[in-house]
Amino acid sequence: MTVFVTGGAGFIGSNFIFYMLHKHHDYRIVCIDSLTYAGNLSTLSSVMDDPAFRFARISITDKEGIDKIFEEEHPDTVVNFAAESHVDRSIENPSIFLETNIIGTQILMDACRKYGVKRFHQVSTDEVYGDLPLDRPDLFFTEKTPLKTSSPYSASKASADLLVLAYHRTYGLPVSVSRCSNNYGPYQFPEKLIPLMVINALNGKPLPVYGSGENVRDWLYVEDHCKAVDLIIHNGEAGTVYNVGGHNEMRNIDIVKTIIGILGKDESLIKFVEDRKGHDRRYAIDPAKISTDLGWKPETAFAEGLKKTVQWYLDNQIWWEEIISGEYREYYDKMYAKRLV
Ligand code: NAD
Ligand code: TDX
Repeated sequence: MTVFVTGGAGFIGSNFIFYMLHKHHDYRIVCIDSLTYAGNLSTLSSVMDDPAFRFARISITDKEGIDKIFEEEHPDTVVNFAAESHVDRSIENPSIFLETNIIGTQILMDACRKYGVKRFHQVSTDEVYGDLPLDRPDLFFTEKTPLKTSSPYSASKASADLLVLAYHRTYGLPVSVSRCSNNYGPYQFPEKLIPLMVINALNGKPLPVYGSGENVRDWLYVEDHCKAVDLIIHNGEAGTVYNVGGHNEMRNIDIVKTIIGILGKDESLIKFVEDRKGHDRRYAIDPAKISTDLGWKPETAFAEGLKKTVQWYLDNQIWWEEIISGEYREYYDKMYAKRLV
């Protein structure tokens, strides 16, 4: 069995590759990644010499390159993690989000049709459902919740989802879609909330909390997401969407305070800054379908997962120092220059 993992040099894709190589000893895993600012080959260094693994630097928007690797490897399954994934960047520059997240998905699916791939799995997000009010804790996103996006990022992911389901209906491509809540864990790029706060706190820098910090996200340890995707590609029904989330809602401000507590730092580092445009208030997933149909349940409790994650950033300083000393520096200065005056 050969599995293509696109975006495997990023946060969730790399964790998925480690999970799959560990779990399925007889599988061949091919990582396709163009290594954008968010892709990091050093993340994959522990598996580079594994004979069951191959890395190919190709963009999912490069039709010839994609056709060539399908021709060479004849994958059984394709799992598409490759995407532009950061909401703030999509607000600054939407074009690349449409290019990668929509057109890239189409190019991959065309190759899947051409080469008779048995399962195309699209890794999507709970953000396609928009947001929920803060004062209605009884409301959750189910697979039937209408799509209603807020940012160019989420609009591009929702567009890709529609295209994936259209390829199933029109061409009979055996697809599946997972819509997961916010992930956290090792190898997350430090532009995202949790690693950004950990690293800033370690460096004694201000912790920029958008707006009042009351926005709520539903957090899932990355390995639990990987397990869900593995279950779906093996046992999930073709043409089906599965929501993935662990009923773990937290306000941003409470996450930041917990991180400060774990690191033994001072809350005076917190700085409330200008809010994100169109900032979604609350995400909350109802995972009933995947738990009933496929027996999935999250295994890592948030308190334990967050401690493990903070420890990982403490133990892997070289990994993130290399990132923040490079191009990301310019991004950080630009995005937070106005916010952190
Ligand atoms: P990430 O930004 O850490 O990694 C994205 C990876 O995709 C990088 O390695 C990058 O180099 C690669 N990539 C980007 N454009 C590419 C292209 N044109 N061709 C090939 N590779 C390309 O993202 P992540 O947080 O790991 O997210 C992975 C997927 O999961 C995304 O599709 C995202 O929408 C989805 N998702 C993320 C979360 C989350 O909390 N991070 C939650 C739900 C869903
Ligand atoms: O500096 C910050 N300060 C802050 O208050 C940053 C970077 C974020 N925030 C807030 C914004 C959000 O309410 O924290 C929350 C989480 O922000 P992000 O880490 O940027 O994640 P989010 O916007 O929720 O999107 C994430 O989850 C869904 C991923 O980046 C997406 O790829 C995924 O689809």
